[in-house]
Amino acid sequence: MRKPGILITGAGGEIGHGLVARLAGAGRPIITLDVSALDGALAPLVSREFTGSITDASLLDRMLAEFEVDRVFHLAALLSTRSEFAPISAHEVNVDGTLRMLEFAQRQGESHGRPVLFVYPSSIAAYGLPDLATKRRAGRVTEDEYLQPTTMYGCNKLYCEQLGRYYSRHYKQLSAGAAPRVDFRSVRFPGLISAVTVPSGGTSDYAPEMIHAAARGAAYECFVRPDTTIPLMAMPDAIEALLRLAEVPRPQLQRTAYNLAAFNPSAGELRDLVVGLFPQASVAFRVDAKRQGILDTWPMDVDDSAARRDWGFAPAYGLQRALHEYLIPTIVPRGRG
Ligand code: AKB
Repeated sequence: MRKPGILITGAGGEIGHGLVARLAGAGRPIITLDVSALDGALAPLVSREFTGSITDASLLDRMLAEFEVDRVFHLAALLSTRSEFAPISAHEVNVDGTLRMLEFAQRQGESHGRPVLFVYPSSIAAYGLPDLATKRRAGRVTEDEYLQPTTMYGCNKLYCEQLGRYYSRHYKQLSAGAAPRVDFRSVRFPGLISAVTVPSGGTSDYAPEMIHAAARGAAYECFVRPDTTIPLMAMPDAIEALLRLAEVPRPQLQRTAYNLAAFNPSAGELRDLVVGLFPQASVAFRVDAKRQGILDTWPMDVDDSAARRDWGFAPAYGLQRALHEYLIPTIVPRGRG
């Protein structure tokens, strides 16, 4: 008899931390797959931890033989900045790895006869606005506009949304007896800000880095211009969105990938807020022209009305609440050790 479970890939990452903590104790065994061992706080929360790569076919075969999985949260990815330094590795992890996980889900579904829910975080990196004037003019971008990403990571995310749609609807459409067994659902996350982890390898990292540095009383050099504006979101809302999307009856979902929005201060506004809260903090702007160039192609804001309409998405945290009720009360005591 195989053991039942929910699989979380990339469980040791920023979203994984929040998701494992949130799902632990909810009654369903959690299985994780990450290239690194889980940290001491997370490991006791999961039933079984696999350390390895999502591209390792024999590891996935072992997992298939041992576990009956009916839900996959596929979080493992190389983020946008890191991916630009290693585009081939990025493609291997972000695309080949996702393809293997979709195939894993399909085979799981075939083995137990039920569709396997596959929840996938895509990103605002899927967008690519051609220049700053267009970005400012475009305002809240809908899911079908400006889909010309300029980063490897953005290309990977956009393509994997399509792969997910293929596995959900058209898998082996010419083979007799083959049927899709994957129920793929995806959100395009804004830049995420967690109180418990600091991201690495992303291009939206300036926002969480600035907040964490200020709360620790450390000086921060922000790598973007003060006018830089992209959508941002507090981690609890991101976790809530993944869980809510997973619960929606399939017929309600009219899209494969949904925008999510919460708040979108400019980097300068964020600096003024954190320096107001932590007067000992100092934030200087020292622009990295290349990373800035990537951020200038991401939208200032996104239109999330489809997610609100189809599955009742509604973020609990605006910027003020995120700072005062989530980020500062969590970061400050941790910083004091
Ligand atoms: C990144 O900056 O790469 C990510 C993202 C916006 O998907 N945080």
